[in-house]
Amino acid sequence: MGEHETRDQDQLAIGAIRFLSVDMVEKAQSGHPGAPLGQAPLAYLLWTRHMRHNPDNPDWPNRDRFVLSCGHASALLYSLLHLAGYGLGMAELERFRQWGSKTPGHPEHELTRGVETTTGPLGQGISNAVGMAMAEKMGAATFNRDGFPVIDHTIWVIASDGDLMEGVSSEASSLAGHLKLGRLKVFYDDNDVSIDGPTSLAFSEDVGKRYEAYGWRVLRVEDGNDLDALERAIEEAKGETERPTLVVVRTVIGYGSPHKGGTAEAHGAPLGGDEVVATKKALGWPVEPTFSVPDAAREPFERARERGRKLEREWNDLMERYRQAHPETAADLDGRLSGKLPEGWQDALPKFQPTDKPMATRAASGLVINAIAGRLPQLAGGSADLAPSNNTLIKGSPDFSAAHPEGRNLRFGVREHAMGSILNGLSLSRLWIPYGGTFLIFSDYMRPPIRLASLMKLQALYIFTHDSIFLGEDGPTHQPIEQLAALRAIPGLTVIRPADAVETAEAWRVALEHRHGPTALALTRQNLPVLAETAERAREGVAKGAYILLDAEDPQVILIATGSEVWVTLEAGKALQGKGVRARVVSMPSWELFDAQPQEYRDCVLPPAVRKRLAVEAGVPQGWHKYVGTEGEIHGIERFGASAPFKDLAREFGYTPEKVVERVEGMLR
Ligand SMILES: Cc1ncc(C[n+]2csc(CCOP(=O)(O)OP(=O)(O)O)c2C)c(N)n1
Repeated sequence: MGEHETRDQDQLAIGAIRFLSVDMVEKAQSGHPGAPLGQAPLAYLLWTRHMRHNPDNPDWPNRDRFVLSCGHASALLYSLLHLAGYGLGMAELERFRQWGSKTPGHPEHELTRGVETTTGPLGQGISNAVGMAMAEKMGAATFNRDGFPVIDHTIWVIASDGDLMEGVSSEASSLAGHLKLGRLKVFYDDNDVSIDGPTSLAFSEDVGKRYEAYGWRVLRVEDGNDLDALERAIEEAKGETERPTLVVVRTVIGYGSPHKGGTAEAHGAPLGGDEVVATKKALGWPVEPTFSVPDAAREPFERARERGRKLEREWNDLMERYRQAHPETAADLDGRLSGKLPEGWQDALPKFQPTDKPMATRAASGLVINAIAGRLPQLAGGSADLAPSNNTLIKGSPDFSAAHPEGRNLRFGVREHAMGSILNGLSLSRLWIPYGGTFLIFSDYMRPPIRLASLMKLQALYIFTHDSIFLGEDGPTHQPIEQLAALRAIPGLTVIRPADAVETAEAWRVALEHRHGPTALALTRQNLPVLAETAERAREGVAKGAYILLDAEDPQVILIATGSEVWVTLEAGKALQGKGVRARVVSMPSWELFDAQPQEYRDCVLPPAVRKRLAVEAGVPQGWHKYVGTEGEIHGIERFGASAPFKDLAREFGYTPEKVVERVEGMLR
């Protein structure tokens, strides 16, 4: 094909991307036409000439990743998926944003083939991409051998003004520069417009210089319609292996729209019938029929698809030879990708005993991590600068760094929000089971990615220590009050607050076996006794969310507790029994696990006939009513905490066996 023909075909394909997107938004009467119109040329080049992907198999492990961080531009992604051959039919494009379609308002990973991550909350996609690039680098260091580059792919991102205004992208990009994630290529859609109007209203720094200061390679393309300039920048970005690359691409939002182009009006509303006609005419596109793609526009995508098939075939051959040459590492890689955990890993879980010294559950968690790390090479994680407090370090493994990409200890710095988003990127790779630690109070700082992990059903583990007022002297700014309730409010997140070391080991077992969803562990700072009762019963009990620790025949009252309040409540239960009260004590480490049990089991632990119930937890009572019922009470905390030694806090807030006994006696009176 001659140069002219190629150029004509390029323009046809770019037009197809643009006007499929415009038609989608127009038909739905909802969505964002502006960004797709501006970004189409760049996206076209990436998808047809540079990305190593095989639309026939979106799960090919070594594919390049494409992240549309500005998820509001979803119509662009759906046009690309349609044209590239990911099986997203025209009928789905016509049902953009409708009930039950594969083309929801913002791209959803679980729903649509080829969508690498769920985006929409600005800043998340680019931060997930940092996690993906870490996963790649760690994976390459772990698995590649001479002549066997089995993990060898690139993370391509389009990010918008909004993405780069959000703090989380700054956190993640700073870390990406520090870690020298050379496989990360971000294209910044620099169109000077967001919802309120020109970005100059609130955004005037030189973004390129900022990224240079982070340690990124920064390139510029002055005209986002100049395919030659875009090509040169992409090639240069590909050649940069040391540093992450930011390409600042100047584009026009709503490009081609005579009256709305370049303005915020093109951002988030349909162009409107007349303006669609005017835009199509301005760019030489037929006004009718809508949702039409000239055959010639499909050809570049077809060629890319052919290439993608070949690339995957070559990789499959490489893997075959790799399995022969390096059977052990290959088995590890295959195992991880299959989603199965190594046989017998659970044998490594420590067996804590009631004779053990009292131990904080955070300490028990640290022992668990180190006991199982050897058997679970995919386990990798760290903390947002609280590793000694969160007990997250894997002893003997290096810190992951540019110099030690094989390290499994991740140093996130004081960046909780980015840590959450990076965990999602790591988890999406399927190469790693990532964990991240901080104080429970700062789960608030990483709530958006926790929510997205739940939405995407990703296995990410959160190690939230210092889980109550009993962290003590640091006082109310650090003492979680409403955080357990807030986490339990996220659909699909499993929250586990173990009562002692034994329950902690079981919590880890549950968290690791729960492959399709995130788990948060709430762990204590202070020491807790290892209970004889948990040693006998936690093995089955924790997985069921709640179980009986102490029983009485025909109980007249049920005491339910979690975490550090369990031993207190157990003591109270024993004292009550000593006074002739038929008290049952239930340890309830996880609401979500308990709610998933059959009614029969739930009724067995909490018999409907026993209506006197007391829940004991050092946090807001919110939500406990569903377990204690209308005749029950909740021994919670409805104010902020206080700075004091934990024993004084226990006395003042009434978390002693004596106070619990008093309260129950009051209920029974
Ligand atoms: C965290 C978050 N806050 C707010 C929004 C709502 N929102 C959607 S797009 C947008 C601004 C878009 O501006 P820009 O990123 O420049 O995109 P463009 O106008 O170029 O399409 C906002 C505030 C969001 N999606 N995510």
